[in-house]
Amino acid sequence: RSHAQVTLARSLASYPPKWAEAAAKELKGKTPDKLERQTAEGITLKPLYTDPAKPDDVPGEFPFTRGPYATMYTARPWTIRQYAGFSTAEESNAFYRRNLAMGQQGLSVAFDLATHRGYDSDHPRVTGDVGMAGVPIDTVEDMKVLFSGIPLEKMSVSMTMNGAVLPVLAYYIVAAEEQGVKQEQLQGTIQNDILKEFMVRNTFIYPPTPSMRAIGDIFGYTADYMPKYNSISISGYHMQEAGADSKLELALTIADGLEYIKTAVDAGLPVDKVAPRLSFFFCIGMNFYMEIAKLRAARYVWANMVKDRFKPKNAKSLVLRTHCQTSGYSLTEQDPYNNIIRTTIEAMSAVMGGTQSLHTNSFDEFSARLARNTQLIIQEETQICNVADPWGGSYMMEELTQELIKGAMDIIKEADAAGGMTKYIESGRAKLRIEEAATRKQGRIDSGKEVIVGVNKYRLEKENPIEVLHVDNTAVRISQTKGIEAVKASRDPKKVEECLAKLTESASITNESTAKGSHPMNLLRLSIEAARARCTLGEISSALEAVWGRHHPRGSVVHGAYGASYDSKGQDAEYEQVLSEVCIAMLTCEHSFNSPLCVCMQTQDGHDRGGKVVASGLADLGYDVDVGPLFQTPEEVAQQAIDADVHAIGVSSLAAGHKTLVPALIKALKDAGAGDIAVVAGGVIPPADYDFLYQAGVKCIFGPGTKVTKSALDTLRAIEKTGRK
Ligand code: 3CP
Repeated sequence: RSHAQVTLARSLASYPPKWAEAAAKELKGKTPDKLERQTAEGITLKPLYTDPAKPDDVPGEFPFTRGPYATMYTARPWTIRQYAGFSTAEESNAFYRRNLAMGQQGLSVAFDLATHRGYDSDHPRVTGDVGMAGVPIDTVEDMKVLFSGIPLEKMSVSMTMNGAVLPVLAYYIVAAEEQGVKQEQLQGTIQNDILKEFMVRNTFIYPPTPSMRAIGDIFGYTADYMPKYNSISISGYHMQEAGADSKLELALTIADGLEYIKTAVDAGLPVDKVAPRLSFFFCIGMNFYMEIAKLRAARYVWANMVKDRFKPKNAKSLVLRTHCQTSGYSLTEQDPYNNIIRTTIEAMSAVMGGTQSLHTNSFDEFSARLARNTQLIIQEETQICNVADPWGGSYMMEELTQELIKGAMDIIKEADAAGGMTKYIESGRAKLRIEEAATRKQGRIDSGKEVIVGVNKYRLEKENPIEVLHVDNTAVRISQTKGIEAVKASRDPKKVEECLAKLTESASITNESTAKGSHPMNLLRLSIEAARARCTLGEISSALEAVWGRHHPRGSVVHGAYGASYDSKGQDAEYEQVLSEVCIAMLTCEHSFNSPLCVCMQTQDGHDRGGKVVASGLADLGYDVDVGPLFQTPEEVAQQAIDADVHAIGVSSLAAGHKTLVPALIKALKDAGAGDIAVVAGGVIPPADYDFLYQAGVKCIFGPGTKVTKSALDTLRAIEKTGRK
């Protein structure tokens, strides 16, 4: 026998044969014993540890509980992929290039809220949103600038885009084409997960049914022409950020994934064409063991359910590959350096759970370096990468994994019974489950049952101010508007009109599937043509909106979940006191029962967890609360508040638009003769901006970590001072 055969045989003998063979394949012929490492103590660290009684319980084999690849990080670590994008395409491009030079391995683009919601930067609805929380992209020219000097045939790029997914993906393809890169060479991921938008993230444009049709067309096109591209990132991340616990996040994400395969199959696409390129995205919070178990359970549930329901022939259709991001929700404004420690612990959890790609959070440029280095240190200093699924076989971890599998299956059954995820979401039940969990969690934190160091325990006497990046939103909008004008002046208007008319025509097709990439009316195919003709993002979105319309959800509050957390002795007193003060005030003729407090979310920001949780808490504390619709302009909010005859408006701001939008709201109220409605603000507002807002007329500001009981009392005092009857 040849030397190679002898070493392979030796390797096969010391590891389960199935695994050793799969590992050798991944290692392109190298034998797995090459992955063994000698430690400083003279101990051999093996790439895999197994139970001899369970030779099939190995990574890279069905049901993939122990990992999607046989060798896992022992052969290739996860991708360090930091999510970023801000102000302009030029500045974001420079930032990406700096980070790639410093060890980042993949890109992940954050778009601004105007782009997410399908508006050009010069649209009057998005005055406060342009360049905030991400980069604005109005035309393919912006996309070309974003990736200038970055070779798209080599770089894997993830784009967090769901609402305006058609123009954004089309611009990416055309930007690459004009860089000389063919679409079949493109690698990366588009988020494209609209179902979770309706439950939590809210950056949708169209109603669920046409949105799902667009996804089918993207699946078909990418399967035909972009074999290395992941056509979706099915995301639980935002569910946990919105308050879901790990079991709920796991279950609803898998149920979404099953719904996407069903959509593809119903649209005539073979399961094995689509499923291998589906990818996932989970949030990793502070519940260390549970989060590891969640990733293990997710792979098991996915593999089994896809196998049972869709009977694929290609084993790759069963594999769940995932990106993870450490939790933003777990981070605190108070004592913020603690966030670096939290992020490190969460990153360890993601890695031990076997993620394929990871983002670690940070709060400024300096800590962005620390966040990236957190991952590099885990990869290169700790020896953590040298063993695949190190928790496999732990009594505790295996039991937690089984518990999560069982719990998630129960929730998936509930969604099935409702007729699948689209129907479950349309019924409002999925969103409500998450909102209930979020409100319960807030109650547990406010009542001290759940400890957050530096917030509800060990709080600092005095916080040091932190510098935050300030984006000159007006300057960005002016420069984007000039860009749009230049593109419009140089293009062929007839061609533009034709492309847009085709999109509108395709949007109205209901009697046949256009999902196949070769179908002349495939929506991504038509969007690519529109991108080449220099149609703007707003124009492409409007061409579809003309038929599909815009989706307008209605807000509601959860009753009882917040109050239920206040049952422990000693904490009841505070809750009862606030409740009775609010109720007495409501009962006096000065503040009648019919005068609600309006909680509203302005701008195109869809992160409504905070606003909803506070609204639900206030409702339990005796307030009559009216939750306004999302995405309102300041003038619309003022009008709704006046129509509902409110005493106070609570504005939630997370996307840094507060300096533009809150003063505009106060002005609109004054102009309409309702200057005595108290405006209070909450969300993420840097303390350095507090004075600016107080001077603009804001009565109270409730930063992160404020107990709802405190917001309730302070708002009551503010209402009393206005003297509004
Ligand atoms: C990997 N490979 C291996 C091994 N590991 N080969 C041999 N042995 C191994 N051990 C191969 C793979 O087969 C693959 O090649 C290649 O290496 C890359 O590996 P990968 O696992 O596919 O990793 P990556 O390219 O990084 O892709 C990871 C996934 C992708 C699949 C998860 O979808 C992804 O990058 N997602 C990121 C999503 C994201 O960044 N989202 C940001 C959301 P082949 O491809 O040839 O098989 S930010 C949202 C923030 C909140 C908000 O919404 O506002």
